[in-house]
Amino acid sequence: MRIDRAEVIVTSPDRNFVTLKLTTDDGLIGLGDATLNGRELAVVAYLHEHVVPLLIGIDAHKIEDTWQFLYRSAYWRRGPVTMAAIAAVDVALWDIKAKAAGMPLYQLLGGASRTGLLAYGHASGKSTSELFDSVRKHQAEGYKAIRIQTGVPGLKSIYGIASNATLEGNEGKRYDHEPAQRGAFPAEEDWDTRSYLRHVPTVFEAVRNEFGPEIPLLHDGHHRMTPIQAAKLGKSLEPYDLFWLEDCTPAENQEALRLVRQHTTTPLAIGEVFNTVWDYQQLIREQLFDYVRSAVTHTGGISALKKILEYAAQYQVKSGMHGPTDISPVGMAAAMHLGLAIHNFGIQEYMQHGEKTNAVFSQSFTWNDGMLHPGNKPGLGVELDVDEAGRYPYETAYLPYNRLADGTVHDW
Ligand code: GCO
Ligand code: MG
Repeated sequence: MRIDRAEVIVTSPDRNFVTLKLTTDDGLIGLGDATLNGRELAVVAYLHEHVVPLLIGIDAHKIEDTWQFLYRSAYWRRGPVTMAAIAAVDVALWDIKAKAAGMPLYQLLGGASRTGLLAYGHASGKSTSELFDSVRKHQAEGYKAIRIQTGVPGLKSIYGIASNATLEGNEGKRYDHEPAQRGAFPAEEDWDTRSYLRHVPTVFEAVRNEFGPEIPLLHDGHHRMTPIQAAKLGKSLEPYDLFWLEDCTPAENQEALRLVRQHTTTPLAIGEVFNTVWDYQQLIREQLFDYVRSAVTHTGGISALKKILEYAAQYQVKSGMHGPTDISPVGMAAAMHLGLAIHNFGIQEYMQHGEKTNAVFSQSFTWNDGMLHPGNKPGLGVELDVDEAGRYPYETAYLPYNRLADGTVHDW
């Protein structure tokens, strides 16, 4: 079974997605997600110019060998563009192998270790009452675990809160700030860490008083704090029993979490911007965190993320795979198959894709009572309608960025 055709499909139904479609000589199709939010075309070029020509004629069954060949023959290692491109090939080959076997992909990864995947959604609001409405809306949709992001008094727009996020204004429309905003330049947001640190614990106190002690609550710091500020936040949130505090410090400095860890028992999650096991080496070995945030899409695919998670398992670190809408339905399906199979599954982030996206990608997963399941179709269980995809050409879009009151650029 050889690869006969390799196509890179760019589509922008509700947002930009990059998909690799591999076709074998016996007609099996494999899909892989290569979407790198805000830098999509860099991965398209990497695939088009340097990977697609190497794939034609290879044995589609050789997943590990192809991974090693693409990683090592490039000489230049790691990095989000390279690893997203390799991920797309890896996932497409797993899709093909599982279709050839006539099995849902999770069966080839060891079989199901659980009946479904606990998923969390994103509740947010500029004010506490808007936030409560958003939590209730998520509960009504079945979510059993909820991320809490809130506006901060004095700040106009910040991560996790759409600038037009009033429920009234968006009636019926899911909050979706995750699309990088379409436009030729990144939108500017403002930031003040002291105001944030004062405000967030009051919000969690209000949420616990309103919704009780049971519901797992999460929060994303989105890389904005210094280690000592993060330690302070973790400590001040301890009474509210968070499931996790995510990306409390900029992720590239693994050592920063040592200091945070010394001061707080609030569980920590990090790694959505990481792309190899090396980004986790110290974190895992020293048990400096609790949840691996990497997506299959950005970490070299199922083969590579499975290895990271198996390493993490030896240290009681669990999965918490990234699942915003910038992970395509193909990437989400890959995450669900992997999450179902591994032993150390923790939780799966799940923001729901829009209708246009679901029309481009038909999917077999189920969402029942707060739990995801990838479904039982052979392969990933996702099909791409190329004609439908063609209706939505790529649109330039950027993630926002941050400035402090004095104009200094800050981490976003
Ligand atoms: C999350 C992430 C996203 C990222 C986005 C960037 O926890 O879901 O932080 O919100 O900002 O995926 O592309
Ligand atoms: Mg995050």
